[in-house]
Amino acid sequence: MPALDSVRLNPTDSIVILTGAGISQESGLDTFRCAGGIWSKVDLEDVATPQGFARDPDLVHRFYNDRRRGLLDPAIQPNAAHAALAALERGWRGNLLLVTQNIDDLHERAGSTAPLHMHGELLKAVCLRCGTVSDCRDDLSVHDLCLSCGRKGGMRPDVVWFGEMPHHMDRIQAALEDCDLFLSIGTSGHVYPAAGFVAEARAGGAHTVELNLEPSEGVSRFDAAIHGPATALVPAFVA
Ligand code: BV8
Repeated sequence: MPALDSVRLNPTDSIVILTGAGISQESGLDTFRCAGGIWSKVDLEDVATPQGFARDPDLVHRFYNDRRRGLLDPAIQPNAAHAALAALERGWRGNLLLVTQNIDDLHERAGSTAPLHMHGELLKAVCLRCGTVSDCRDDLSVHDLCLSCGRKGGMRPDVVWFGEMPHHMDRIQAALEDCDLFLSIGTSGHVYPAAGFVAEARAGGAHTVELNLEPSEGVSRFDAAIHGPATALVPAFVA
């Protein structure tokens, strides 16, 4: 695999950046599949599928209420990797699309202006009755009324569960086809369709780079990779 120093950032190029839970790990948010991660503590079938929500909505609300309270803890702050991507965006003259699998708001709080949350947002809720999406910073429950339609029992986290179509896919795929550089940061490459983005970018002629703590499941599909903590790698890469 070529060394990373073969990659030069040209600020008029078109770049797609994909982030995963690893970019928020050093801010204090758990990842999913690392040792002791979220999926080692709860079965994703019970809390991250529509079937799980239909079976036991209180369990799913408790799962996301706990994570929402955790995210809103003042100790949880964006880290140097989030800040480096926001700084890159400010100086970038080409197209830059930041796509995140994360449902936290750390990219926004670091200054990124328009990250695409393909798996939704923990601080938003959606009404199953009328489809209205609203801000959500408090606990949700089956007893909540929708402030738009006034009906009860339909509020759920605005999060994409397994078997549900991720958000913004048309826009993401168009950007992958046209980009010059695809940069993947802090993701295991386990969950699709995000894990397939590297192949789509390469097919469009992009140079593809992985920055991750350890080789991801898709590392062999990248042109270049460097492994270590995001707060060390990302600022150095974008400098
Ligand atoms: C869909 C809910 C279709 C939100 C999540 C092929 C094609 C299409 C679909 C599939 C397919 N094969 C299988 C599927 C189905 C499924 C899937 O991928 N299953 C997996 C288990 C195989 N995909 C889906 O269901 C998707 N939907 O395809 O719909 C469709 C079509 C038509 C009509 C309707 C539907 C939906 C996927 C989204 C599911 N929701 N979560 C939430 O609660 O957060 S997925 C979950 O995994 C999270 O969202 C998370 O973002 C995502 C990916 O995980 P990562 O971010 O990568 O986190 P992970 O812990 O795995 O890895 C962290 C990495 O960071 C590690 O590599 C680690 O080394 C690194 N790291 C750690 N610390 C650091 C670090 N790196 C740097 N620095 C550090 N300090």
